Amino acid sequence: MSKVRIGVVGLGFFAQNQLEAWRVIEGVEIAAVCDRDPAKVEAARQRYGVERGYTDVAEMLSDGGIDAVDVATTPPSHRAIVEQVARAGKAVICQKPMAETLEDARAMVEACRRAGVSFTVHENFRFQRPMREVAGLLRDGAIGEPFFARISFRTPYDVFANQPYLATESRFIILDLGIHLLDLARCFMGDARDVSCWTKRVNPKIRGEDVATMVLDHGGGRTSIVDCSYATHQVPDPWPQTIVIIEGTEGTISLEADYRLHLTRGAEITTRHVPPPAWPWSKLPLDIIQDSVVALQKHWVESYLAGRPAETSGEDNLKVVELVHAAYADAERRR
Ligand code: NAD
Ligand code: 89Y
Repeated sequence: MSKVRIGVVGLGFFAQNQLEAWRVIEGVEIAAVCDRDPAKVEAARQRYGVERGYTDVAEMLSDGGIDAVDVATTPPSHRAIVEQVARAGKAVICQKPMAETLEDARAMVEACRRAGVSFTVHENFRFQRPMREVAGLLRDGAIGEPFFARISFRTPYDVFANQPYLATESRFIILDLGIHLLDLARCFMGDARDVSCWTKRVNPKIRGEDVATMVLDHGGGRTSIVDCSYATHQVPDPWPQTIVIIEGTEGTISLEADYRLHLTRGAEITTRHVPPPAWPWSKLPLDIIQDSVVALQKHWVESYLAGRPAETSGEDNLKVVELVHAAYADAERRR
C-alpha cells in the first residue's frame, strides 16, 4: 500500500517533535516541508531528508503529491492555512489553539466540513501515556462514577525562552496551556456546560495572564477544578507534568509527580509507575510531550486510513475553544 504523504507547514520550535514522530510512524512519509523562513526550510530538508521544500503553502499544494497537511505554525496563521488546505481538498491537522478567536475556529471547522476534508487538532495532552492510563481506569469503572476532578499544571519554568511570542500576547496561559487541561477535564469528566474563571498576571514582563483557576460544571453534580500557573515557586519543578486527582463513588485516582499513578478503593491503595516511553530524540523532561506527539500522530494515521474522524477532530475541539472563551469572558466579567 502506498504511504500517506504529509506536508508539514511551520518548522519552528515544536514542529521538530512532529517531524521526528512522522519519521518513526509506519505508513507515512514527509513529502514536503514549508516555512516562510527559507533557512528553516533548508535545515528541515537536510535534517529529515525531505526532497521538497517551500516558503509558500500555495506553491506546495499546487505541486501536488500530498495527501495531508500538518500545520505547526503559530496561531495567527492557522485559519488562513487550514482554509487554503481545505480548498485544495486535502486532509488537515492543525496545532492548538485551533484559532485565537471562536469566530475563526468555527469558520475553520465549517470550511473543512464544506470541503469534505478531515480536520484534526493536534491536541496531544490527552495522548500522554499517564492520561491514557487514567482514561482507561475510568472506562473500566475502577472508581465508579466520577464526581470531582482536579487537573493542575503549576511551574516556575521559563516558557518564554523557547516560545518568546507567548510573552507578548494579550491572552496567554488559558489559550496556550489551559486549553490542554480543559480538554483533559472533558476527556475524564464529560463535556462541561459552564465555567467560572479567575485570572492574574504575576510576571510583570509579560502582557497576558500567567495564572488561572477555573471551575467547571460537567452536569449531574460533577465538577472539576482546572488550575494552571507559570508563576509558581516550586522545587523540584514538575514542568511539564500535569497532576490529576479524580474522585469517584468507589475510589480515587491520583496521578502525582514523576508519573506515580495511585488507585485507592476503601482502605486499599495500589501504585504503578507510568512514565512515557523514550524515543531517540526524547529530551528530559519534555519526553512526556514528545511521546504524546507520536501517539496522537499514530492515532491520526489509523483514523485517516479507516476514514473516520480522529478523537480530536475539529468539531470535538471546538468545544474546548468554546470553553477557553467562556473562561476568559467570565474572568473579564469578574474584573
Ligand atoms: P515557532 O514560532 O517556533 O514556529 C512557528 C513557525 O511557523 C516559524 O518557523 C514561522 O516562520 C512559521 N510560520 C508562521 N506563519 C507561517 C506561514 N503563514 N507560512 C509558513 N510558515 C509560517 O512556534 P512554536 O513554538 O513551534 O509553536 C507552533 C505551534 O505549536 C503553536 O500553535 C503552539 O501553540 C503549538 N505548540 C504546541 C505544543 C504542544 O505541546 N502541543 C507545544 C509548543 C507549541
Ligand atoms: O505551548 C504550550 C503547549 O502546548 O504545551 C506547553 C507549552 O509548550 C508551553 O505552555
